[in-house]
Amino acid sequence: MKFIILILVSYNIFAQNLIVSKPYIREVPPTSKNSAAFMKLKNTTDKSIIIIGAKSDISKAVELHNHTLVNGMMKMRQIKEILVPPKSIVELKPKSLHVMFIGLKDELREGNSHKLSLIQKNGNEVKIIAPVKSIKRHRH
Ligand SMILES: [Cu+2]
Repeated sequence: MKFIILILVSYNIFAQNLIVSKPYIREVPPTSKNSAAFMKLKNTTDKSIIIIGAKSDISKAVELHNHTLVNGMMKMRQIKEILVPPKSIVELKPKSLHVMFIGLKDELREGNSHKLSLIQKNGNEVKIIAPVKSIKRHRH
């Protein structure tokens, strides 16, 4: 656990205006081609931070998504950006904002970790290492 924290800290040296905590990728069955990543984004500055995209090698495409109500049903759709207001925290979580992986290249196994980057509008990239976790097992 200490090892993971050290990696996260060193990866954030160049983008400390945005602090990422508790990142994880949802474990999915081997037959599933898509998954998502969740985390908390903390803006420590007095200016808004705008995330305009994400990158990862684990899937063919990586998109920013949110869930919205469409004809009485919650559906996810791609969004252009995630806004983190000054001095505040935005949480990416199931049934809400998430980073979507489309066309997984490999199986996601709990216990493994994968690299992921968030791209800010100002060009900064926030590098993250996110462990794969089973959501069912962690639900209360
Ligand atoms: Cu999605």
